[in-house]
Amino acid sequence: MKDNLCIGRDTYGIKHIRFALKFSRFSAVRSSPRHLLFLCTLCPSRQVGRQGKGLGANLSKRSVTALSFINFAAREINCKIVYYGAGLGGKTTNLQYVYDKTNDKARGKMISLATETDRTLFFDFLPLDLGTVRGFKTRFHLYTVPGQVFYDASRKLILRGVDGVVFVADSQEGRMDANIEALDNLHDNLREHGYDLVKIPYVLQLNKRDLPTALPVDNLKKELMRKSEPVFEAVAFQGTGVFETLKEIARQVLIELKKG
Ligand SMILES: Nc1nc2c(ncn2[C@@H]2O[C@H](COP(=O)(O)OP(=O)(O)O)[C@@H](O)[C@H]2O)c(=O)[nH]1
Ligand SMILES: [Mg+2]
Repeated sequence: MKDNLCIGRDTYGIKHIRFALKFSRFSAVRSSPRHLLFLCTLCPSRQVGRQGKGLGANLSKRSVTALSFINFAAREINCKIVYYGAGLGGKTTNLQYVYDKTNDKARGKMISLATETDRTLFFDFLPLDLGTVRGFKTRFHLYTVPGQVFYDASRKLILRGVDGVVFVADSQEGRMDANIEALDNLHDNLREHGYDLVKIPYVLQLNKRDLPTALPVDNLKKELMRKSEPVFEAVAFQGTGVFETLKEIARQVLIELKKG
C-alpha cells in the first residue's frame, strides 16, 4: 500500500495525525487504525509544492524536502484529482468505472469508507499511471468527496493539495439547486486553500444524460459553467464520457506540471 501512496509516513507531522484523529469520530474510520493512514494522505505537506512546478533541476533542495508529492527514489510525481459535486450525482460511479476498466497493474487499491449513515462514501482513492513528465512517471490519485453538507469539513480537507477538479453535475432539473450549492461550496473551499477555481485545471461533467428529466445541455452550461472549462456529457454508470473527462483533467494537470 505504501508503494501505491509513494509517500513515506515520515512526511507527516503531528499536525496531520491530529487531523486524522479529528476524523476518527466517523465510526467507519474509528473501526480500523489502517484507515487513519489513509486519512493522513488527505493532508500531506504540499503547500510548497505549488511553487515547485519546475521539476528536476529547477527544484531547490528546500522545496524538494517539502514536496511529498514527488518521489525522487521512484521517479514519480503524484497528482491529485478531486471529483466534486452534490450527493448522488455520480462521482463514485465515475471512479468505479475507471477502476473497473483500468489494468490492474496500473491501478492501486480503491478504498471506500462508509459513513455512519451508510449513504455516502467518505472518499475513494485510486492511483493511476498516466505518462511521464521529464522522466518522472505520473501517478494520478482520484478522490471523491461526500456530497452531504454535513461532511463539509471532509470535503474541504480533501481539496488540500489538489491539482485538478472534476465537477460532476446531475443533469436532472430537480438537482439544479444542489448542483449550484455544491459549486459555490467548491469555490469557497478552494479559496480557503488559496486556490482559484478560474485558474486551476477544471472540467465540468454533465452526468445522467440518459434520464428523461435531464435538462438541455445549453441550460446546464449557462447555469453551471464558471469559465471556459471543457464540458463533457456523461452517463457514468455506462461509462459514457467517463474516460473523456478523466483524460481532459489529466491533460490540463500535465500541462501545469510541464510549465515552469
Ligand atoms: N440514470 C443514471 N444513474 C446514474 C448515473 N451515474 C450514476 N448513477 C446512479 O446514481 C446514484 C448515485 O451515484 P453515486 O456515484 O453514488 O453518486 P455520488 O454521491 O456523487 O458518489 C447511483 O445509484 C448510481 O448508479 C447516470 O449517468 N445515469
Ligand atoms: Mg460517492
